Amino acid sequence: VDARPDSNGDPTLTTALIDAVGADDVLIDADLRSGYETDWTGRYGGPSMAVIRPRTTDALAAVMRACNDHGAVVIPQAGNTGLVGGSVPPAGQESVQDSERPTVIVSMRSFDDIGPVDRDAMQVTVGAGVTLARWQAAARAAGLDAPLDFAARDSATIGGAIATNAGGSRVVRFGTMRQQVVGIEAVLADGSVVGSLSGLPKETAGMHWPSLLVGSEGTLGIVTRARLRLVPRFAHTVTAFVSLKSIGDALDLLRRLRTSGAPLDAVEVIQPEALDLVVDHLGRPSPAAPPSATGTVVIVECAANHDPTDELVATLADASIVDTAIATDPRQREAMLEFRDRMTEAIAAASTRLGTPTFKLDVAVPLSALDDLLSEAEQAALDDGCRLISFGHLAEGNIHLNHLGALDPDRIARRVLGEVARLGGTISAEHGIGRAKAAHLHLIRSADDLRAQQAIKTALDPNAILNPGVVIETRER
Ligand code: FAD
Ligand code: LAC
Ligand code: ZN
Repeated sequence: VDARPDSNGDPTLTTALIDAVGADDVLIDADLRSGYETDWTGRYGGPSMAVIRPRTTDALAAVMRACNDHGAVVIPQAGNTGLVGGSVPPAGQESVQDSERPTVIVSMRSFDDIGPVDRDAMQVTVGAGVTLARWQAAARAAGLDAPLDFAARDSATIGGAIATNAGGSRVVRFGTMRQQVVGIEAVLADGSVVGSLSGLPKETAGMHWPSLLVGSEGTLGIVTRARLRLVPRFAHTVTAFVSLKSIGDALDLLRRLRTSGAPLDAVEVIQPEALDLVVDHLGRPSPAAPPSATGTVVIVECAANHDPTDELVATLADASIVDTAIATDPRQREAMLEFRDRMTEAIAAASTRLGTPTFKLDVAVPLSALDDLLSEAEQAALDDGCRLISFGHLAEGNIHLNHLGALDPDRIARRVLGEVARLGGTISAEHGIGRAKAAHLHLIRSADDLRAQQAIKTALDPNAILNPGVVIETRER
């Protein structure tokens, strides 16, 4: 990462940015910028001219006008926990044209206000920089809950979750972030402010900004605030850690759980190699007998206002299972969930030991194709000579494939993503396309589709200032 203070410098732009947000919130010093210029995985990152920290929508609009006038590239960033390189500038050589333009990172962390919880509507309006954990805490203080949860909850923000259409463990019950956004406010590339925070459950009045902006990964506008759905806070949650003989048995269990009507809150999957890694990382034995090399682990959560333990146990009793551990006490549950929650942390620690960032792919396939996908990924890892750590969200057929110490990541990506497309799956289930997979988007989107997406992008951002090269590859201008 090139962190020279003068890289891409532009004095008139700097003055305009200082006018917009004040000198304290224009970080030019290399030491102050550096934490924003590399992503969570350490795989992606590049130099910026400055990090800008707007605190109000008006200030952000002024920043966007200044950048648009100067043709400066804007990288929206918040928690910087994204895993596909969309929250940081590209590395210098990857984007010669863009490195000729000044690049600023716009940090949205200061948009951290939380409005009052509307219990009747079961909604709350929050700033884009509010973390998932603070959204959850605000909901819980009002006797409700947030419908989304995942391990990066203390850093990942609402704006980031909207931009990536984040998922996590509760999608089986409540859907992805797309289903939670009932209103949005955003600033476009030219400084226009669009959207509505009224949160009306029914409205058909022209373009629906949440539909357009959720999943747009900072390429169409910067989200400032959102009106979000809340869900009931359940009195009882039970967690089961289930060891099984095969993916086939795991899918049979999933089918039984779904048809039983049990109040499912999560159905997660951990492959044996991944379980070994996290067991070593935590320094604690697996809660249930570990599966064989061809087996798998499924973690099931049920939550309700009555105790759902008996329902869950009855369903498990009918399934073909090697071993099960059940936790109902919050402390025991938390300890059990750590085997799933701390997987990405365990992988990061292993990457540090190896001295090379892990190559991550987040994919989903129809459940009937899960076995084929896992076999292909395993074969690709074998051929490369690297270690495959796979886990994910079983109910959505969403697997995170982590290639530890991969020698030829591009080859693995071409092979695995090609197979995913052939199996009728998606090359990104919840992390986004980012810079990591822009070159592969054509596998699942037709040329017509990509042209139409580019046309929408150009209409809203004619100077291509917002995250160029993210989602859609940067072309010659
Ligand atoms: P950033 O990383 O800052 O940005 C992500 C993308 O959003 C970038 O393209 C950025 O330009 C854009 N962006 C950020 N803020 C805005 C804004 N206000 N307006 C417009 N664009 C914006 N993801 C899941 O979906 N499910 C998981 O289970 C999950 N688990 C994770 C566990 C760990 C340990 C880690 C490190 C990550 C995990 N992630 C998961 C990925 C990540 O946390 C999510 O993608 C999250 O939504 C990113 O939020 P963020 O605030 O960190 O965004
Ligand atoms: C998870 C992240 C990596 O599911 O998406 O843990
Ligand atoms: Zn995930």
